[in-house]
Amino acid sequence: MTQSATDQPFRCGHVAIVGRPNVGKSTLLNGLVGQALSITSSKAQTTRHRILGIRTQPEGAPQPAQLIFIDSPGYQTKSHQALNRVLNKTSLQVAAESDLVVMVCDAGSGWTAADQQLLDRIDPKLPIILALNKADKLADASRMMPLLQKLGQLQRFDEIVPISALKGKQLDLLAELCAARLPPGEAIYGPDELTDRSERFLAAELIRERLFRLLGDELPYETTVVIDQYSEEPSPSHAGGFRRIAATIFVNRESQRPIVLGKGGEGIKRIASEARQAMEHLFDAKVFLEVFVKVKTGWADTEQSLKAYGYE
Ligand SMILES: Nc1nc2c(ncn2[C@@H]2O[C@H](COP(=O)(O)OP(=O)(O)OP(=O)(O)O)[C@@H](O)[C@H]2O)c(=O)[nH]1
Ligand SMILES: [Mg+2]
Repeated sequence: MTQSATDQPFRCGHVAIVGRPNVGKSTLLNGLVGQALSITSSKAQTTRHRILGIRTQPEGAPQPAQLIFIDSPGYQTKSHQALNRVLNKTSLQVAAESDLVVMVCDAGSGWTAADQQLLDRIDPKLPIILALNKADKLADASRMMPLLQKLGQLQRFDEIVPISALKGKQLDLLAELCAARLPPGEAIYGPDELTDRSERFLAAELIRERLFRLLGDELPYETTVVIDQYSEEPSPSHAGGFRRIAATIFVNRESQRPIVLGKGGEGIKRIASEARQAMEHLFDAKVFLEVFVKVKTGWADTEQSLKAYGYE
């Protein structure tokens, strides 16, 4: 086993990031990895897939380690539709397959019944670090004291850390606390690898992110994205090459199509243009993107149909 200068053995393991919808899990994954791998928005249940993000702390670091974080869909207790059932299942599976759980909750809303329900469904043998996120929103940090006390009394958490995923506060500390709890072992991924997800998958996600950010309150939940064509070519102007991508946004009803297209096609133009820019940034490549909108009634109605659209 490789030893570091500080004589700490190299550690490696899987860290699940779980929590209620919208508490900042994906923002946290991105902050820990240093790249916007997992899409985020102010709407609940933006994340629909497990997203792996790798943070490698090399030999010579205080705790050399490879932390394999897995972002998960928000665990919710309100809706029982097929898609929500699938998302909850993914969330619990991610926790079950990990060495350690980071449970994220919102410092502003405190500990809720829904947080407790999720906690009750995590294997009692798994260590859990509670990340009390959005600490930046509290005008006065002392307001967190009663909450910290209450969480301590639950006697379930190995650590409780106030953080701000958005502002990058205390994320290094959180990573250190996680690394210390991982089993000794060699790295699974290369030192520069950030995710196991393909660019093709990430491209679909970046389009979905625009839908969550640009469309109204209800419509994003009625949409999904499929990549129809994806190819890579060398580019004389870009070291990272050129990607040609064609994608389809599926909506649930005919009446939703003109809303996504927007007046004179302005809506879809903006979605495609912003998604393309995000792809060029993430892939470090030139991207040509075409996006179509089609109607597929009932795509989210059954678990079987969801599978066909890439949901586990
Ligand atoms: N003020 C503040 N806002 C945050 C922080 N972390 C996340 N947010 C915001 O909270 C919203 C939800 O963030 P996400 O990272 O998408 O939350 P999530 O838990 O992944 O949500 P789901 O995937 O829907 O379950 C976004 O608008 C974020 O910008 C934080 O530390 N402080
Ligand atoms: Mg998310």
